[in-house]
Amino acid sequence: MIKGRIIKGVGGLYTVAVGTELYECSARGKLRRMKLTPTVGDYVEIIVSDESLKKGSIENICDRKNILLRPRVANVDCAVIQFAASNPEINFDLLDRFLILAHTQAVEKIIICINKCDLLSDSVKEYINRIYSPMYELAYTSATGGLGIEELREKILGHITVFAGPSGVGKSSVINSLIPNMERKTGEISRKIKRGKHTTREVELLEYNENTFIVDSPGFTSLNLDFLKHEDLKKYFKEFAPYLDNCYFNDCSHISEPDCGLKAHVGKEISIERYDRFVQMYNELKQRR
Ligand SMILES: Nc1nc2c(ncn2[C@@H]2O[C@H](COP(=O)(O)OP(=O)(O)O)[C@@H](O)[C@H]2O)c(=O)[nH]1
Ligand SMILES: [Mg+2]
Ligand SMILES: [Zn+2]
Repeated sequence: MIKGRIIKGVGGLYTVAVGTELYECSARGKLRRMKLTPTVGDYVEIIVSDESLKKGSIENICDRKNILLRPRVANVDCAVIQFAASNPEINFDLLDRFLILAHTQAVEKIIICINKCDLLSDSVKEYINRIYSPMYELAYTSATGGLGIEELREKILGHITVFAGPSGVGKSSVINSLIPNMERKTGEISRKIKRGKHTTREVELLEYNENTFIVDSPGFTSLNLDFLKHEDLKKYFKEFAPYLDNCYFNDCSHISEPDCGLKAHVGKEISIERYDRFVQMYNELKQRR
């Protein structure tokens, strides 16, 4: 058996990348019986049935680190949360929700990318740097101007990266700049796997090199975090971590209790803006219960 990674799945047929080779594989019946659905991003073991036709079958699916649901991809270890400097304006509540979502999925590396930097004002840049640079890697890019693309590519080398953000911020444009020959590459792949109708819901790992892949995602204009318990929300505000256990009450919600060790740091290590968005989300989640 040889090991590979599923980069595409259409109608029960999977494209498995093994080094630079691609194999068209079906899934063994035993996987179905075990209710294991091969998923894009999965590391799998395959048996090649025909080397010249590049056909094989998936025998085993290796344990997943995580699985995202929209888009459905396994083993994503990097997220680029992308917004535009302008047009559309940055919605910081939505930005924080994307960050929370990435943390709940245990995505190890998170990068905030501000695209359309040809339209970036000093005040927006200062705001983002002040609030987010202590916690997250930032990338300022202009896909149309070719700015910051090299630097962003450096950051995602060796990772499976999902791009998330609202539509119209230039996600597809940035990805196209990151993988210049993508048109050709995806063309080859689609020719190899003679598939039926193309649907935009299809998930595909776009390959930069053997161990660097990108997943585009549809634009989200809102993100529902209702699956979260309000009392768990604080775990996903990264900068809160050092201050969660310094309160008078053991079960302090850090909202309105006296002697709150977290609130003592608001306006210092914790920005007022992030804390306010935390309180608002907390109250919303609590009401939904
Ligand atoms: N001014 C400017 N426009 C850009 C930039 N990148 C993308 N765009 C434009 O933004 C629009 C949306 O781009 P697209 O890649 O489809 O965004 P997506 O919906 O996030 O995938 C297109 O008209 C692009 O030409 C940029 O860096 N600067
Ligand atoms: Mg797009
Ligand atoms: Zn507290």
